[in-house]
Amino acid sequence: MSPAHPSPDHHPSTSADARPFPSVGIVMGSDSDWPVMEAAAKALDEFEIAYEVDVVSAHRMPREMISYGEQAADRGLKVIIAGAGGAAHLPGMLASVTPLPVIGVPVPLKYLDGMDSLLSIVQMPAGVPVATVSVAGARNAGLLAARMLAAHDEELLGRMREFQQDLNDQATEKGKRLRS
Ligand code: RP5
Repeated sequence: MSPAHPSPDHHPSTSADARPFPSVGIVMGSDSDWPVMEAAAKALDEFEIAYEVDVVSAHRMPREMISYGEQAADRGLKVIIAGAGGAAHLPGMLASVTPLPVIGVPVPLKYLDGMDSLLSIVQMPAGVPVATVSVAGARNAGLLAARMLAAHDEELLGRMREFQQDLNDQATEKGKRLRS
């Protein structure tokens, strides 16, 4: 089960001394983003992909945020999922200092329905890509990270194909029910 609040170095259920090293870093600007970001962790859990979770605020802890981005690849991470709301600069700033793929999750806040978060994340300058998912689209962020890892992992690729087949079966079944 995922933690109620983000905690560093969370991994799928493995014993402490047999923990796989995290492939994915899930970071967010505040622990208030966790109710949205948790869906990314759950998606990774479904694929048994190890991840870490942390708060790395671009505005409140800029030095730590830059260090996180600069060290991520050397620490063995393969993908970063970064969520933030409002003036959501975290994904873009991380993308500017890491060579890893960064997936941005616009977190909706009380005002503007997440449009501010979306536009802050999606409109990156050429040369510094962030793969932006929909507002509150953290589940898709987790699934996209799984696909990125699956491109170099036959076993994971097979599980992704099964997942897609399940989606297909469920949609087909819904159509059948409507037609009958
Ligand atoms: C952003 O400010 C965070 O990503 C969060 O979405 C928002 C509000 O943060 P809190 O004031 O709830 O900590 O940087």
